[in-house]
Amino acid sequence: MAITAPRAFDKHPEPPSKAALLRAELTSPNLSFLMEAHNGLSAKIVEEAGFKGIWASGLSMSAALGVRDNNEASWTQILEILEFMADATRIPILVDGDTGYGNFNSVRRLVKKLCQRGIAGVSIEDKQFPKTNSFIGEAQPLAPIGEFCGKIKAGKDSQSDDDFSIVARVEALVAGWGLDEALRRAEAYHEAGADAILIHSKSKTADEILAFKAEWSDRSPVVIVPTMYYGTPVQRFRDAGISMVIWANHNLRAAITAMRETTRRILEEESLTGVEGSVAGMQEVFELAGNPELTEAEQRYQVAPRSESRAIVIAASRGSMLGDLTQDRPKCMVDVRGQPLLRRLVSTLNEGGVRDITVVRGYKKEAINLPAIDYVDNDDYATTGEAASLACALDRLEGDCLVSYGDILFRKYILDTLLAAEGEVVLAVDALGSGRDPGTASRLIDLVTCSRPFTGNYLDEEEPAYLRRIGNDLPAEEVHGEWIGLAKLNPRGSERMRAEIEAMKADGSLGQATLLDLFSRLLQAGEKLSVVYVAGHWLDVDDAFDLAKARNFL
Ligand code: SPV
Ligand code: MG
Repeated sequence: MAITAPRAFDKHPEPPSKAALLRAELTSPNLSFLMEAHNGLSAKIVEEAGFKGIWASGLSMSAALGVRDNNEASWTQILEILEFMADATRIPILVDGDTGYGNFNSVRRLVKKLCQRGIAGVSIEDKQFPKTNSFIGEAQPLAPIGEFCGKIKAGKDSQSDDDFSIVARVEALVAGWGLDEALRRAEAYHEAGADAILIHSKSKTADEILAFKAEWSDRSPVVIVPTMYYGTPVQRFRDAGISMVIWANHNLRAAITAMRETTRRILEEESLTGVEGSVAGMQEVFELAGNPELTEAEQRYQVAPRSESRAIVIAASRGSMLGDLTQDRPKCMVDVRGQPLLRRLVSTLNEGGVRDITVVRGYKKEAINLPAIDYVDNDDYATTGEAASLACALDRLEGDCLVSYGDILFRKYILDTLLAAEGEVVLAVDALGSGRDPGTASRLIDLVTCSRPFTGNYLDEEEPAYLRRIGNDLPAEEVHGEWIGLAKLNPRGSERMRAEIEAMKADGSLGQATLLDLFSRLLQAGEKLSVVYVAGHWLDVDDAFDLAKARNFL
Protein backbone atom coordinates (compact mmCIF):
# COMPACT_ATOMS: atom_id res chain seq x y z
CA MET A 1 0.00 0.00 0.00
CA ALA A 2 1.33 3.46 -0.93
CA ILE A 3 2.26 5.65 1.94
CA THR A 4 0.85 9.14 1.52
CA ALA A 5 2.14 12.28 3.19
CA PRO A 6 -0.02 13.47 6.05
CA ARG A 7 -2.52 16.09 4.99
CA ALA A 8 -2.37 19.54 6.53
CA PHE A 9 -5.37 19.00 8.75
CA ASP A 10 -3.93 15.77 10.15
CA LYS A 11 -1.38 17.90 11.98
CA HIS A 12 -4.05 20.10 13.51
CA PRO A 13 -7.08 17.88 13.90
CA GLU A 14 -10.35 19.67 14.54
CA PRO A 15 -11.44 19.29 18.15
CA PRO A 16 -14.35 16.88 18.45
CA SER A 17 -17.77 18.50 18.12
CA LYS A 18 -19.99 18.78 21.17
CA ALA A 19 -22.23 16.13 19.65
CA ALA A 20 -19.24 13.80 19.33
CA LEU A 21 -18.31 14.47 22.95
CA LEU A 22 -21.81 13.60 24.18
CA ARG A 23 -21.90 10.49 22.03
CA ALA A 24 -18.55 9.42 23.48
CA GLU A 25 -19.91 9.85 27.02
CA LEU A 26 -23.04 7.88 26.13
CA THR A 27 -21.18 4.99 24.57
CA SER A 28 -18.19 4.78 26.87
CA PRO A 29 -18.13 1.85 29.28
CA ASN A 30 -17.81 4.29 32.18
CA LEU A 31 -20.66 5.92 34.04
CA SER A 32 -21.04 9.58 33.02
CA PHE A 33 -22.89 12.41 34.71
CA LEU A 34 -24.87 15.31 33.36
CA MET A 35 -25.73 18.20 35.66
CA GLU A 36 -28.77 20.37 35.26
CA ALA A 37 -28.57 23.95 34.05
CA HIS A 38 -31.32 26.28 32.96
CA ASN A 39 -29.58 29.34 31.55
CA GLY A 40 -26.17 30.60 30.46
CA LEU A 41 -24.99 31.31 33.99
CA SER A 42 -25.89 27.94 35.49
CA ALA A 43 -24.44 26.23 32.40
CA LYS A 44 -21.14 27.99 33.05
CA ILE A 45 -21.22 26.91 36.68
CA VAL A 46 -21.76 23.28 35.64
CA GLU A 47 -18.81 23.45 33.26
CA GLU A 48 -16.62 25.24 35.80
CA ALA A 49 -17.31 22.52 38.38
CA GLY A 50 -15.90 19.91 36.00
CA PHE A 51 -18.95 18.13 34.63
CA LYS A 52 -18.51 16.71 31.16
CA GLY A 53 -22.03 17.56 30.06
CA ILE A 54 -25.14 19.57 30.79
CA TRP A 55 -28.76 18.53 31.15
CA ALA A 56 -30.93 21.39 29.90
CA SER A 57 -33.91 20.52 32.04
CA GLY A 58 -37.37 21.37 30.77
CA LEU A 59 -38.66 21.67 34.32
CA SER A 60 -35.85 24.02 35.33
CA MET A 61 -35.89 26.20 32.22
CA SER A 62 -39.67 26.58 32.58
CA ALA A 63 -39.50 27.32 36.30
CA ALA A 64 -36.72 29.84 35.77
CA LEU A 65 -38.98 31.60 33.28
CA GLY A 66 -41.75 31.57 35.89
CA VAL A 67 -43.97 29.13 34.01
CA ARG A 68 -45.02 25.51 34.48
CA ASP A 69 -43.44 22.39 33.03
CA ASN A 70 -46.42 22.02 30.69
CA ASN A 71 -45.00 23.44 27.49
CA GLU A 72 -46.12 26.87 28.57
CA ALA A 73 -42.87 28.28 27.22
CA SER A 74 -42.83 27.87 23.45
CA TRP A 75 -40.12 25.72 21.92
CA THR A 76 -38.52 28.72 20.27
CA GLN A 77 -38.31 30.45 23.65
CA ILE A 78 -36.53 27.35 24.94
CA LEU A 79 -34.29 27.45 21.88
CA GLU A 80 -33.21 30.98 22.78
CA ILE A 81 -32.17 29.83 26.25
CA LEU A 82 -30.30 26.88 24.77
CA GLU A 83 -28.39 29.15 22.46
CA PHE A 84 -27.16 31.21 25.42
CA MET A 85 -26.19 28.03 27.24
CA ALA A 86 -24.33 26.61 24.26
CA ASP A 87 -22.54 29.89 23.59
CA ALA A 88 -21.49 30.13 27.23
CA THR A 89 -19.88 26.68 27.42
CA ARG A 90 -17.67 24.17 25.63
CA ILE A 91 -19.14 20.99 27.11
CA PRO A 92 -22.03 19.21 25.35
CA ILE A 93 -25.66 19.86 26.18
CA LEU A 94 -28.36 17.20 26.18
CA VAL A 95 -31.68 18.97 25.88
CA ASP A 96 -34.87 17.84 27.52
CA GLY A 97 -37.05 18.07 24.40
CA ASP A 98 -40.23 16.97 26.22
CA THR A 99 -42.47 15.23 23.66
CA GLY A 100 -40.82 17.02 20.74
CA TYR A 101 -43.32 19.90 20.94
CA GLY A 102 -45.82 18.33 18.57
CA ASN A 103 -45.78 15.59 15.96
CA PHE A 104 -42.97 14.11 13.81
CA ASN A 105 -42.81 17.32 11.82
CA SER A 106 -42.17 19.40 14.93
CA VAL A 107 -39.35 17.01 15.84
CA ARG A 108 -37.77 17.42 12.41
CA ARG A 109 -37.64 21.17 12.80
CA LEU A 110 -36.53 20.95 16.42
CA VAL A 111 -33.59 18.67 15.62
CA LYS A 112 -32.53 20.83 12.70
CA LYS A 113 -32.53 23.94 14.87
CA LEU A 114 -30.73 22.22 17.77
CA CYS A 115 -27.96 21.11 15.43
CA GLN A 116 -27.65 24.65 14.11
CA ARG A 117 -27.26 26.02 17.63
CA GLY A 118 -24.56 23.63 18.76
CA ILE A 119 -26.69 21.36 20.94
CA ALA A 120 -25.30 17.82 21.23
CA GLY A 121 -28.46 15.78 21.67
CA VAL A 122 -32.11 15.75 22.61
CA SER A 123 -34.21 13.52 24.79
CA ILE A 124 -37.83 13.07 23.74
CA GLU A 125 -40.40 11.32 25.92
CA ASP A 126 -43.27 9.08 24.88
CA LYS A 127 -46.07 11.16 26.36
CA GLN A 128 -48.65 13.46 24.78
CA PHE A 129 -48.21 17.11 23.87
CA PRO A 130 -48.63 19.29 25.88
CA LYS A 131 -46.80 17.28 28.52
CA THR A 132 -46.92 17.40 32.29
CA ASN A 133 -43.96 16.78 34.55
CA SER A 134 -43.58 13.07 35.24
CA PHE A 135 -43.78 13.57 38.99
CA ILE A 136 -47.22 15.16 38.84
CA GLY A 137 -50.37 13.00 38.95
CA GLU A 138 -50.74 9.32 38.15
CA ALA A 139 -50.88 7.27 34.97
CA GLN A 140 -50.35 10.01 32.43
CA PRO A 141 -51.36 8.90 28.94
CA LEU A 142 -48.52 7.59 26.79
CA ALA A 143 -48.01 8.14 23.07
CA PRO A 144 -48.82 5.23 20.74
CA ILE A 145 -45.58 3.34 20.07
CA GLY A 146 -45.79 3.72 16.29
CA GLU A 147 -46.33 7.44 16.48
CA PHE A 148 -43.37 7.89 18.83
CA CYS A 149 -41.14 5.74 16.60
CA GLY A 150 -42.10 8.07 13.74
CA LYS A 151 -40.79 11.01 15.74
CA ILE A 152 -37.50 9.23 16.43
CA LYS A 153 -37.04 8.38 12.75
CA ALA A 154 -37.98 11.89 11.67
CA GLY A 155 -35.47 13.34 14.15
CA LYS A 156 -32.66 11.03 13.05
CA ASP A 157 -33.33 11.89 9.40
CA SER A 158 -33.14 15.61 10.19
CA GLN A 159 -29.88 15.88 12.11
CA SER A 160 -27.18 17.74 10.25
CA ASP A 161 -24.44 16.41 12.56
CA ASP A 162 -23.93 12.64 12.36
CA ASP A 163 -22.97 12.54 16.03
CA PHE A 164 -26.11 14.28 17.27
CA SER A 165 -27.91 11.95 19.70
CA ILE A 166 -31.58 11.26 20.10
CA VAL A 167 -32.36 9.75 23.46
CA ALA A 168 -35.74 8.03 23.66
CA ARG A 169 -37.31 8.45 27.09
CA VAL A 170 -39.54 5.61 28.20
CA GLU A 171 -42.29 6.70 30.59
CA ALA A 172 -43.98 3.29 30.94
CA LEU A 173 -42.70 2.73 34.50
CA VAL A 174 -43.76 6.22 35.61
CA ALA A 175 -47.21 5.71 34.06
CA GLY A 176 -47.59 2.38 35.87
CA TRP A 177 -47.58 0.19 32.77
CA GLY A 178 -44.88 -2.12 34.10
CA LEU A 179 -41.55 -3.55 33.06
CA ASP A 180 -42.72 -5.54 30.02
CA GLU A 181 -44.30 -2.49 28.43
CA ALA A 182 -41.17 -0.51 29.18
CA LEU A 183 -39.02 -3.12 27.48
CA ARG A 184 -41.42 -3.40 24.52
CA ARG A 185 -41.27 0.34 24.00
CA ALA A 186 -37.51 0.54 24.49
CA GLU A 187 -37.05 -2.16 21.86
CA ALA A 188 -39.27 -0.33 19.36
CA TYR A 189 -37.49 2.98 19.96
CA HIS A 190 -34.10 1.31 19.62
CA GLU A 191 -35.23 -0.21 16.32
CA ALA A 192 -36.43 3.21 15.17
CA GLY A 193 -32.90 4.56 15.59
CA ALA A 194 -32.71 6.00 19.12
CA ASP A 195 -29.10 6.38 20.22
CA ALA A 196 -29.91 5.66 23.87
CA ILE A 197 -32.85 4.81 26.13
CA LEU A 198 -33.71 6.99 29.10
CA ILE A 199 -35.65 4.81 31.49
CA HIS A 200 -37.52 7.07 33.88
CA SER A 201 -38.91 6.16 37.28
CA LYS A 202 -40.59 7.93 40.15
CA SER A 203 -40.02 5.09 42.57
CA LYS A 204 -38.15 5.82 45.80
CA THR A 205 -35.85 2.88 45.07
CA ALA A 206 -33.79 1.99 42.03
CA ASP A 207 -35.24 -1.52 41.84
CA GLU A 208 -37.36 -1.04 38.72
CA ILE A 209 -34.73 0.72 36.68
CA LEU A 210 -32.14 -1.86 37.70
CA ALA A 211 -34.57 -4.61 36.70
CA PHE A 212 -35.04 -2.88 33.35
CA LYS A 213 -31.30 -2.63 32.84
CA ALA A 214 -30.79 -6.27 33.70
CA GLU A 215 -33.30 -7.30 30.99
CA TRP A 216 -32.18 -4.69 28.48
CA SER A 217 -28.58 -5.66 28.90
CA ASP A 218 -26.30 -3.70 26.55
CA ARG A 219 -28.56 -3.32 23.54
CA SER A 220 -28.00 0.42 23.72
CA PRO A 221 -26.77 2.93 26.30
CA VAL A 222 -29.14 3.47 29.23
CA VAL A 223 -29.66 6.85 30.88
CA ILE A 224 -31.34 7.38 34.26
CA VAL A 225 -32.64 10.29 36.35
CA PRO A 226 -32.38 9.35 40.04
CA THR A 227 -34.29 12.37 41.37
CA MET A 228 -36.63 10.19 43.43
CA TYR A 229 -34.26 7.29 44.21
CA TYR A 230 -31.38 9.59 45.11
CA GLY A 231 -30.53 7.42 48.11
CA THR A 232 -29.15 4.67 45.88
CA PRO A 233 -25.32 4.71 45.88
CA VAL A 234 -23.95 5.57 42.46
CA GLN A 235 -21.78 2.48 42.58
CA ARG A 236 -24.91 0.36 42.04
CA PHE A 237 -25.57 2.17 38.75
CA ARG A 238 -21.95 1.68 37.77
CA ASP A 239 -22.08 -2.01 38.59
CA ALA A 240 -25.29 -2.35 36.61
CA GLY A 241 -23.64 -0.88 33.51
CA ILE A 242 -25.78 2.26 33.38
CA SER A 243 -24.30 4.65 30.90
CA MET A 244 -25.32 8.07 32.14
CA VAL A 245 -26.83 9.64 35.24
CA ILE A 246 -28.70 12.93 35.01
CA TRP A 247 -28.79 15.14 38.14
CA ALA A 248 -31.90 16.77 36.85
CA ASN A 249 -32.86 19.90 38.77
CA HIS A 250 -30.57 20.70 41.68
CA ASN A 251 -29.16 23.97 40.41
CA LEU A 252 -32.64 25.35 40.07
CA ARG A 253 -33.63 24.13 43.52
CA ALA A 254 -30.42 25.45 45.10
CA ALA A 255 -31.05 28.83 43.49
CA ILE A 256 -34.63 28.93 44.81
CA THR A 257 -33.46 28.30 48.37
CA ALA A 258 -30.62 30.82 48.17
CA MET A 259 -32.73 33.52 46.52
CA ARG A 260 -35.58 33.08 49.00
CA GLU A 261 -33.28 33.31 52.00
CA THR A 262 -31.39 36.34 50.67
CA THR A 263 -34.55 38.16 49.65
CA ARG A 264 -36.22 37.46 53.00
CA ARG A 265 -33.22 38.77 54.96
CA ILE A 266 -32.92 41.93 52.93
CA LEU A 267 -36.63 42.62 53.34
CA GLU A 268 -36.52 42.07 57.08
CA GLU A 269 -33.21 43.75 57.82
CA GLU A 270 -33.55 46.62 55.35
CA SER A 271 -29.83 46.25 54.90
CA LEU A 272 -27.36 44.34 52.78
CA THR A 273 -24.82 43.83 55.54
CA GLY A 274 -26.32 40.58 56.73
CA VAL A 275 -26.12 38.89 53.33
CA GLU A 276 -22.94 40.44 51.95
CA GLY A 277 -20.67 37.67 53.20
CA SER A 278 -22.87 34.87 51.93
CA VAL A 279 -23.67 35.99 48.39
CA ALA A 280 -21.26 35.82 45.46
CA GLY A 281 -18.97 38.84 45.24
CA MET A 282 -19.26 41.27 42.35
CA GLN A 283 -15.87 40.10 41.12
CA GLU A 284 -17.21 36.56 40.82
CA VAL A 285 -20.10 37.85 38.74
CA PHE A 286 -17.75 39.67 36.40
CA GLU A 287 -15.52 36.62 36.12
CA LEU A 288 -18.43 34.31 35.37
CA ALA A 289 -19.68 36.75 32.77
CA GLY A 290 -16.25 36.56 31.10
CA ASN A 291 -15.14 40.15 31.61
CA PRO A 292 -11.41 39.26 31.81
CA GLU A 293 -11.65 37.89 28.26
CA LEU A 294 -13.15 41.17 27.07
CA THR A 295 -10.30 43.15 28.61
CA GLU A 296 -7.84 40.90 26.82
CA ALA A 297 -9.73 41.22 23.54
CA GLU A 298 -9.77 45.00 23.84
CA GLN A 299 -6.01 44.94 23.98
CA ARG A 300 -5.77 42.44 21.11
CA TYR A 301 -8.07 44.38 18.83
CA GLN A 302 -6.79 47.74 20.02
CA VAL A 303 -10.16 49.14 20.83
CA ALA A 304 -9.49 52.79 21.52
CA PRO A 305 -9.56 53.24 25.26
CA ARG A 306 -12.58 55.13 26.48
CA SER A 307 -11.89 58.77 26.98
CA GLU A 308 -10.85 59.52 30.52
CA SER A 309 -11.18 63.22 29.92
CA ARG A 310 -13.01 65.36 32.38
CA ALA A 311 -14.51 68.74 31.62
CA ILE A 312 -14.82 72.06 33.37
CA VAL A 313 -17.67 74.17 32.05
CA ILE A 314 -17.63 77.85 32.90
CA ALA A 315 -21.18 79.04 33.33
CA ALA A 316 -21.03 81.77 35.95
CA SER A 317 -22.23 84.76 33.97
CA ARG A 318 -25.78 85.97 33.55
CA GLY A 319 -25.81 86.65 29.81
CA SER A 320 -27.49 90.00 30.10
CA MET A 321 -27.85 90.43 26.35
CA LEU A 322 -30.66 87.86 26.58
CA GLY A 323 -32.67 90.33 28.68
CA ASP A 324 -35.70 88.90 30.46
CA LEU A 325 -34.77 85.37 29.52
CA THR A 326 -31.99 85.50 32.08
CA GLN A 327 -33.99 87.26 34.78
CA ASP A 328 -34.41 84.12 36.88
CA ARG A 329 -31.71 81.86 35.47
CA PRO A 330 -28.24 82.12 33.97
CA LYS A 331 -27.70 81.97 30.25
CA CYS A 332 -26.66 78.31 30.32
CA MET A 333 -30.13 77.35 31.60
CA VAL A 334 -32.02 79.15 28.86
CA ASP A 335 -34.33 76.82 27.00
CA VAL A 336 -33.32 75.67 23.55
CA ARG A 337 -36.14 73.60 22.09
CA GLY A 338 -37.31 72.14 25.37
CA GLN A 339 -33.95 71.64 27.06
CA PRO A 340 -31.57 74.00 28.81
CA LEU A 341 -28.54 74.91 26.74
CA LEU A 342 -26.25 73.38 29.38
CA ARG A 343 -28.08 70.06 29.24
CA ARG A 344 -27.49 69.90 25.51
CA LEU A 345 -23.82 70.71 26.00
CA VAL A 346 -23.50 68.05 28.71
CA SER A 347 -25.20 65.47 26.44
CA THR A 348 -22.66 66.10 23.70
CA LEU A 349 -19.81 65.74 26.21
CA ASN A 350 -21.35 62.50 27.52
CA GLU A 351 -21.75 61.14 24.00
CA GLY A 352 -18.04 61.81 23.47
CA GLY A 353 -17.28 59.70 26.56
CA VAL A 354 -16.71 62.64 28.90
CA ARG A 355 -18.67 61.88 32.06
CA ASP A 356 -16.75 63.68 34.77
CA ILE A 357 -18.11 67.19 34.37
CA THR A 358 -17.75 70.15 36.70
CA VAL A 359 -19.80 73.27 36.11
CA VAL A 360 -18.70 76.56 37.61
CA ARG A 361 -21.86 78.39 38.67
CA GLY A 362 -22.30 82.03 39.66
CA TYR A 363 -25.37 84.05 38.71
CA LYS A 364 -28.61 82.37 39.96
CA LYS A 365 -26.63 79.29 40.83
CA GLU A 366 -29.65 77.55 42.38
CA ALA A 367 -31.27 77.47 38.94
CA ILE A 368 -28.54 75.13 37.65
CA ASN A 369 -29.74 71.78 38.89
CA LEU A 370 -28.91 69.16 36.28
CA PRO A 371 -28.15 65.68 37.64
CA ALA A 372 -24.85 63.76 37.43
CA ILE A 373 -22.71 66.91 37.36
CA ASP A 374 -20.39 68.35 39.99
CA TYR A 375 -20.75 72.00 40.82
CA VAL A 376 -18.38 74.60 42.18
CA ASP A 377 -19.40 78.19 42.70
CA ASN A 378 -17.84 81.50 41.88
CA ASP A 379 -19.73 83.68 44.31
CA ASP A 380 -17.81 86.75 43.07
CA TYR A 381 -19.09 86.22 39.55
CA ALA A 382 -20.39 89.79 39.31
CA THR A 383 -16.97 91.34 39.74
CA THR A 384 -14.65 88.67 38.30
CA GLY A 385 -13.98 87.08 34.93
CA GLU A 386 -13.66 83.63 33.39
CA ALA A 387 -10.16 82.94 34.66
CA ALA A 388 -11.36 83.49 38.22
CA SER A 389 -14.25 81.11 37.55
CA LEU A 390 -11.83 78.50 36.26
CA ALA A 391 -9.71 79.06 39.36
CA CYS A 392 -12.72 78.00 41.47
CA ALA A 393 -12.33 74.54 39.90
CA LEU A 394 -8.56 74.48 40.28
CA ASP A 395 -8.48 71.08 42.00
CA ARG A 396 -10.41 69.59 39.05
CA LEU A 397 -7.96 71.00 36.54
CA GLU A 398 -5.76 67.95 36.19
CA GLY A 399 -5.08 65.04 33.85
CA ASP A 400 -6.83 65.16 30.48
CA CYS A 401 -9.26 68.01 30.89
CA LEU A 402 -11.55 69.97 28.62
CA VAL A 403 -12.30 73.59 29.36
CA SER A 404 -15.51 74.87 27.82
CA TYR A 405 -17.66 77.93 27.87
CA GLY A 406 -21.11 77.13 29.17
CA ASP A 407 -22.97 78.85 26.34
CA ILE A 408 -21.74 76.91 23.33
CA LEU A 409 -23.09 74.02 21.29
CA PHE A 410 -21.03 72.01 18.85
CA ARG A 411 -21.28 68.85 16.80
CA LYS A 412 -19.85 65.77 18.45
CA TYR A 413 -17.16 65.29 15.80
CA ILE A 414 -15.54 68.51 16.95
CA LEU A 415 -15.22 67.03 20.44
CA ASP A 416 -13.93 63.74 19.01
CA THR A 417 -11.32 65.57 16.94
CA LEU A 418 -10.19 67.58 19.91
CA LEU A 419 -9.98 64.55 22.18
CA ALA A 420 -7.88 62.73 19.59
CA ALA A 421 -5.52 65.69 19.05
CA GLU A 422 -1.95 65.67 20.36
CA GLY A 423 -0.63 68.60 22.34
CA GLU A 424 -0.50 70.02 25.83
CA VAL A 425 -3.12 72.68 25.20
CA VAL A 426 -5.28 72.37 22.08
CA LEU A 427 -7.85 74.93 20.99
CA ALA A 428 -10.70 74.26 18.55
CA VAL A 429 -10.63 77.13 16.08
CA ASP A 430 -13.30 77.87 13.51
CA ALA A 431 -11.56 78.90 10.32
CA LEU A 432 -14.80 80.34 8.91
CA GLY A 433 -15.18 82.40 12.05
CA SER A 434 -12.56 84.74 10.68
CA GLY A 435 -15.25 86.00 8.32
CA ARG A 436 -17.19 87.50 11.24
CA ASP A 437 -16.74 91.21 11.43
CA PRO A 438 -15.65 92.10 14.96
CA GLY A 439 -16.74 95.65 14.31
CA THR A 440 -20.41 94.81 13.79
CA ALA A 441 -20.70 91.80 16.11
CA SER A 442 -22.81 92.49 19.16
CA ARG A 443 -20.18 90.93 21.39
CA LEU A 444 -16.49 90.30 21.61
CA ILE A 445 -15.12 87.62 19.32
CA ASP A 446 -12.22 85.42 20.40
CA LEU A 447 -9.95 85.90 17.42
CA VAL A 448 -6.80 83.93 16.80
CA THR A 449 -3.67 84.13 14.72
CA CYS A 450 -2.04 80.78 14.05
CA SER A 451 1.25 79.46 12.65
CA ARG A 452 -0.60 78.80 9.39
CA PRO A 453 -4.11 79.34 8.05
CA PHE A 454 -6.61 76.57 7.50
CA THR A 455 -5.82 75.02 4.12
CA GLY A 456 -9.42 73.99 3.49
CA ASN A 457 -8.26 70.44 3.14
CA TYR A 458 -9.25 68.22 6.01
CA LEU A 459 -6.91 65.49 4.82
CA ASP A 460 -4.04 67.89 4.85
CA GLU A 461 -1.95 66.57 7.66
CA GLU A 462 1.35 68.04 6.56
CA GLU A 463 1.90 70.57 9.27
CA PRO A 464 0.35 71.04 12.69
CA ALA A 465 -1.02 74.48 13.43
CA TYR A 466 -0.05 76.43 16.55
CA LEU A 467 -1.54 79.44 18.25
CA ARG A 468 0.45 82.68 17.87
CA ARG A 469 -1.97 85.24 19.32
CA ILE A 470 -5.44 85.26 20.80
CA GLY A 471 -7.57 88.33 21.60
CA ASN A 472 -10.66 90.33 20.75
CA ASP A 473 -8.87 93.02 18.78
CA LEU A 474 -6.37 91.41 16.40
CA PRO A 475 -5.70 93.13 13.06
CA ALA A 476 -8.16 91.70 10.52
CA GLU A 477 -5.41 90.66 8.08
CA GLU A 478 -3.76 88.53 10.75
CA VAL A 479 -6.88 86.67 11.85
CA HIS A 480 -7.01 82.95 10.97
CA GLY A 481 -10.17 82.09 12.82
CA GLU A 482 -12.23 82.22 15.98
CA TRP A 483 -11.76 80.14 19.10
CA ILE A 484 -15.06 78.33 19.65
CA GLY A 485 -14.73 78.30 23.44
CA LEU A 486 -13.53 74.72 23.77
CA ALA A 487 -10.00 73.63 24.62
CA LYS A 488 -8.38 70.37 25.63
CA LEU A 489 -5.49 70.06 28.03
CA ASN A 490 -3.37 66.98 28.53
CA PRO A 491 -1.92 66.28 32.00
CA ARG A 492 1.04 68.55 31.37
CA GLY A 493 -1.24 71.25 29.88
CA SER A 494 -3.46 71.11 32.97
CA GLU A 495 -0.41 71.42 35.19
CA ARG A 496 0.81 74.46 33.25
CA MET A 497 -2.60 76.07 33.36
CA ARG A 498 -2.83 75.54 37.13
CA ALA A 499 0.60 77.06 37.63
CA GLU A 500 -0.34 80.08 35.53
CA ILE A 501 -3.56 80.61 37.49
CA GLU A 502 -1.57 80.47 40.72
CA ALA A 503 0.89 83.01 39.29
CA MET A 504 -2.01 85.31 38.31
CA LYS A 505 -3.48 84.98 41.77
CA ALA A 506 -0.11 85.96 43.19
CA ASP A 507 0.38 89.01 40.97
CA GLY A 508 -3.21 90.18 41.42
CA SER A 509 -4.23 89.86 37.75
CA LEU A 510 -6.56 86.89 38.08
CA GLY A 511 -9.75 88.71 39.09
CA GLN A 512 -10.49 90.46 35.81
CA ALA A 513 -8.72 88.07 33.46
CA THR A 514 -10.43 86.22 30.63
CA LEU A 515 -9.46 82.79 29.35
CA LEU A 516 -7.82 84.62 26.44
CA ASP A 517 -5.55 86.39 28.92
CA LEU A 518 -4.68 83.01 30.41
CA PHE A 519 -3.79 81.52 27.01
CA SER A 520 -1.84 84.67 26.11
CA ARG A 521 0.25 84.36 29.27
CA LEU A 522 1.03 80.76 28.41
CA LEU A 523 2.14 81.88 24.95
CA GLN A 524 4.31 84.60 26.43
CA ALA A 525 5.87 82.04 28.72
CA GLY A 526 6.94 80.12 25.61
CA GLU A 527 4.35 77.33 25.78
CA LYS A 528 3.22 75.72 22.53
CA LEU A 529 -0.55 75.87 22.17
CA SER A 530 -1.94 73.74 19.34
CA VAL A 531 -4.88 74.46 17.10
CA VAL A 532 -7.42 72.12 15.56
CA TYR A 533 -9.29 73.77 12.73
CA VAL A 534 -13.01 73.24 12.25
CA ALA A 535 -15.30 74.88 9.76
CA GLY A 536 -18.60 75.84 11.38
CA HIS A 537 -20.83 73.26 13.11
CA TRP A 538 -20.86 75.14 16.40
CA LEU A 539 -22.38 78.23 17.89
CA ASP A 540 -22.44 80.31 21.02
CA VAL A 541 -25.49 81.96 22.51
CA ASP A 542 -25.19 85.59 23.47
CA ASP A 543 -28.39 87.22 22.33
CA ALA A 544 -31.85 86.45 21.02
CA PHE A 545 -30.51 86.16 17.49
CA ASP A 546 -28.01 83.48 18.59
CA LEU A 547 -30.82 81.69 20.41
CA ALA A 548 -32.85 81.50 17.22
CA LYS A 549 -29.80 80.08 15.46
CA ALA A 550 -29.39 77.54 18.25
CA ARG A 551 -32.94 76.28 17.69
CA ASN A 552 -32.15 75.73 14.03
CA PHE A 553 -28.81 74.15 14.86
CA LEU A 554 -30.59 71.24 16.57
C1 SPV B 1 -36.64 17.63 33.61
O1 SPV B 1 -35.62 17.89 34.25
O2 SPV B 1 -37.36 18.49 33.13
C2 SPV B 1 -37.03 16.24 33.43
C3 SPV B 1 -36.63 15.28 34.41
O3 SPV B 1 -37.72 15.97 32.50
S1 SPV B 1 -37.93 15.08 35.44
O4 SPV B 1 -38.34 16.35 35.99
O5 SPV B 1 -37.42 14.17 36.46
O6 SPV B 1 -39.02 14.46 34.73
MG1 MG C 1 -38.61 17.50 31.62
